[in-house]
Amino acid sequence: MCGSIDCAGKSLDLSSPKVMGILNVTPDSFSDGGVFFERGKVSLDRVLGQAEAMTAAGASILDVGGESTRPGAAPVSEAEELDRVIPVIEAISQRFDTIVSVDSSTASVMREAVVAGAGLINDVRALRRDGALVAARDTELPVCLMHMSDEPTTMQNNPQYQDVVAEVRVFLSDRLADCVKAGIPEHLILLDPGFGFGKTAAHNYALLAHLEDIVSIGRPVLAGLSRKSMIAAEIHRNLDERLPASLALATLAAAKGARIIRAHDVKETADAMAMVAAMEREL
Ligand code: 7PJ
Repeated sequence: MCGSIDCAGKSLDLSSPKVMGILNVTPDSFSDGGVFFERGKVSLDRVLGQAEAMTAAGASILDVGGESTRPGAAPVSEAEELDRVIPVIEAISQRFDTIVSVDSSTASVMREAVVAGAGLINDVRALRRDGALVAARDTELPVCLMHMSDEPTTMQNNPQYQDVVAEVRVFLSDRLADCVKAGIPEHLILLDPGFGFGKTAAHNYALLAHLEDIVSIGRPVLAGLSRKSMIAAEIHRNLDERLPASLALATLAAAKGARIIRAHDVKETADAMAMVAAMEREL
C-alpha cells in the first residue's frame, strides 16, 4: 500500500489510484497536438481553460509537456521547450491547487519548472540525459522514472526483448538504485514501465499482465495507456474512439496496483478510479 508523497508542499495521497491529466503544449502530439496553439504560439487562455476543466473533473496532477515523444517525433530545442512549458506551469500553479508535473528530460527545464511552481518531474528518459539527474536531485521534487528503450525517433523500429517484463523490471530497479546513489531520496521516486515506448503491442500487454512485477519493486507505479496504439492493435479504433478501451486498460492497471493513471479523458478516468478505490477499501 502506498502512502503520501510531498510534491513541493502539496500532498499526493496514493492510498487510492489518482489521475494525471495530460496537457501537451506541443504542436504535434499524437492525439491532442496543437489544440492549445494559436498562430504558432501557446495560448495561455486555452491551456488554463483545460487545466480548470481537468481539475474540476478530478485530476490530482496536470502533466505539462513541451516535447512530443510520439514515435518518430522531431526533437525540440531547449529554448523552444522552455518557451512552451515554463509560462504554462507558472500560470497553472498560480491559479490552481492541483499538482503540476513537468514532462521533460531536459535539465534546464527541470530547474526552471520547480521555480515556476512544478511539484513533480516526469521523465520518459529516466534522467539519462546530460545533467538531468543532478538537476532533478537539486529540485528536491519527486521524479517519475520511465522505461524507454532507445529514443522516440527510432524506438518503434522492431523492438525486441528476451523477456520484456524482466528487462523492464531490471532497468527500473537499476535506475532507482542509481538515482538513490546520486542523492535522490528513494521516497521521492515513482516508476513507470513506459507503455508504447519501444514496445510491440504484445510487449505492452505482457507488461500489463505482469504489472505486479513492476509494483513489487516497491515504489508507486504510474501507467500511461490512454488512447495508445496497443488499443488499435486489438480493435481498429481511431484516436477519438479509444475511450472505452482506455478506461478498461486504466482500470486493469490500477487493479494490478498502479497508483497514478496518466490520461487524456480525466472525468471518465476519475470515475473508473473511484470504482477501483471502492473495491480496494474492501480488500
Ligand atoms: C507517457 C508519458 C507514459 C509517462 C507520454 C502519450 C505519449 N509519461 N508521456 N508515461 N506517455 N510517465 O501521451 O501517449 O506512458 S507521451
